[in-house]
Amino acid sequence: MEFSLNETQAMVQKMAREYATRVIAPVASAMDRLERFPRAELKGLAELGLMAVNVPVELGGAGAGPVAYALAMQEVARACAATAVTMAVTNMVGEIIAAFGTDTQKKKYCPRLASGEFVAGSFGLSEPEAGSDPGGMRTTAIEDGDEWVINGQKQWITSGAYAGVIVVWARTGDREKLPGHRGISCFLVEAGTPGLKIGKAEDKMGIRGSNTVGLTFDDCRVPSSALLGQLHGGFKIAMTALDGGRIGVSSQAIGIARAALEESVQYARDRRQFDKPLFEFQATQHKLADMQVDIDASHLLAMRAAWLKEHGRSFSREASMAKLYSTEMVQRVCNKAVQIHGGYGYIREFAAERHLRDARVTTIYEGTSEVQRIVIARSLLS
Ligand code: COS
Repeated sequence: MEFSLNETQAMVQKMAREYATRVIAPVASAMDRLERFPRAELKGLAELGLMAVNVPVELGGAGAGPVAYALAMQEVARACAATAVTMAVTNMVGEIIAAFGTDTQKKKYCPRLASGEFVAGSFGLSEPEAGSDPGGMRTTAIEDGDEWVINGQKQWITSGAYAGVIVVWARTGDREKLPGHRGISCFLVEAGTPGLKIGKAEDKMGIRGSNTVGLTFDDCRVPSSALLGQLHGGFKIAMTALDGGRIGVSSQAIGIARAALEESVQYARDRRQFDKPLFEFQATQHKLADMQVDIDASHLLAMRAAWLKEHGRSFSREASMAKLYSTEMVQRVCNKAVQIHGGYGYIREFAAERHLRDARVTTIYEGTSEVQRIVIARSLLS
């Protein structure tokens, strides 16, 4: 069993840490307060190859693999969870197109996502009435000559207002004949396509630098060539992409938790009560030790899932396990971090409260904890 990183993985991790620490971390708090989208920071990440870590080199990506991607996500999330989620979804979109696109689609979109020419990509699956159950979606795409006409609504779309291209799922089959997950197809919709309306940005609890909008499709016409993958084969594309996305969110949670732990250790050293540093109290030490173990357990789960993906093995259950454990873990860790900081954990002067707010969404997006348990439990029966 090999626990060390290869040269590429170590290099990506180092590069991501250096950039995230030097450029992103210093502005993370202001980004949160001002709800500023990290446009410049994303450009910097693209220049380092981090917006398409697992996209093949011939398509403009870094071709560094899922383990390197997970490590890079951890580093960026340690600096700023909002930047990390934007990076994650763009990576996901590049990977979907690289995996399922035609040659023309790959050549058209992957290099632009990787280079930062498109500041972001978006994943348009969820709807107001279809979150955990995407098979219940109502958005339709009807064929009309050599075009598809899309009508419907999407919700919780990360980077929707900034994306150059949005992967959109819509029902292409008759609801009666092809119910649920059957009869769903996937389309690539470019920004500015007539009939695509971007809703107002959601006012979120955390990851406030990221952009989250609803999308309305009102007779939005895209060419036949916008179909991604097989007709009616969209649900499997979504599930495959989400498996990978769950490693990304797990890594995001680990990055946030690391920041919370490191800042707690520093605070426990600096803060004195009863004539000694907090660190010398066993109650503090126990909290810090539990945080460290929890983070490491999550990291091992995430690395295993990424390793399986890298080696072309089945990793759906392991990705769900990593996502479930890490995102529940980050709640515990961030809560402890606030507790260690005492009153200072409750004000904006310290980052502990931001980490707690940023962490909260991770048990919800890319499949709730409840959905992960469904995936894990079903795998026990198969
Ligand atoms: N990879 C590839 N295919 C998969 C898959 C996976 N991980 N999981 C399921 N499928 C396939 C199944 O094999 C099945 O195909 P067949 O009809 O050919 O047998 C099909 O997809 C439907 O699978 P299933 O019956 O399990 O689908 P369900 O509707 O019961 O949904 C869950 C299963 C709940 C796991 C799924 O809907 C899900 O992940 N929901 C959460 C969605 C989500 O994460 N949304 C957040 C979006 S980002 S904010």
